[in-house]
Amino acid sequence: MSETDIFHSKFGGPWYDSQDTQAVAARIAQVADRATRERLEHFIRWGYVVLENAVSHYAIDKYLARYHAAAANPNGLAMSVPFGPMSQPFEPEHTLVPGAKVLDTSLLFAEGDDLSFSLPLAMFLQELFSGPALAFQSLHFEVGSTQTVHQDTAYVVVEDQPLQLAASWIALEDVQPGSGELVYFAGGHRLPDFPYGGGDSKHFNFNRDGNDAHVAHLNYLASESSRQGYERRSFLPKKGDVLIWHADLPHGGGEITKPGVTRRSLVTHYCPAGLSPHYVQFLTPENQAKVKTPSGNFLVSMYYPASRLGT
Ligand SMILES: O=C(O)CCC(=O)C(=O)O
Repeated sequence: MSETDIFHSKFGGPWYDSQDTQAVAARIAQVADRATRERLEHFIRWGYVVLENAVSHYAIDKYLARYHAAAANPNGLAMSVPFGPMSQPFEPEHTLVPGAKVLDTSLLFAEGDDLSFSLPLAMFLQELFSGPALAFQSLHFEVGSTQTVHQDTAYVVVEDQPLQLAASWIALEDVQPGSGELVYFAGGHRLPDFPYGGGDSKHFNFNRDGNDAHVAHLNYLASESSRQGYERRSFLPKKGDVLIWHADLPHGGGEITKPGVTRRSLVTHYCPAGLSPHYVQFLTPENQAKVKTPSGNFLVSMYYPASRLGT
């Protein structure tokens, strides 16, 4: 692929977003493992792929034991809740509010590496990014988020290369119908861009763009996905199953029709290790450092210094 590639998005993209289907097919053909080739084809066609049983129950249980120990003694653990600031101190009862996210636990705990970088997941990311990945912004959910269907590129900004982004959604338990399952429009990653900032930006900035533009974006995703025939699907995984979504896949949290049912899950965002989330430049030097993990990939956190990551 070259500088002259035509991408689906006017903001460019990784190799798999090129419209040169022959070059993309040739790149996939270089992958030795057949299952990975098929997964790449699915990801490119539909904007997501499911890796069944990609994280062991043993690894999940170890991570959850660490999570519960930290919940009992939070030591600076950060979370966000829909009614509060982007980050606030961990409060156990807040974790049961739909939309509550405990922040960067999979980066903070050494046990997180076997989840966010489980072998099948890390192998797939390696192909997407043609090298090691940087994990950032992980979100631990105890219950469904009920978050409106959105595209991560509006909020999760990779510096200069907004499409060089993917995320994983790991089921930490068997997901029950009615618990607010993850929902998405299959194939919707190919919707035309909804640019902000007068057309120059892939991401939303409240001060620059205002709330109306944001609401218009969310409405666009729902209406245009159904107008173009992109099916709304929901994810009903077993513990250990993983869904990886494309930067632009419209996705969100479904309705909770069975209140009180947990929906334990972990989201991790990734970009190639050579790139960085936009916010990194505003962190202290200690927080900016990328920490290498045993899997050979990297971590960076907005909330915790490098010395605490992976410990
Ligand atoms: O897990 C969910 O309910 C939705 C998560 C989500 O949309 C996100 O993390 O971007």
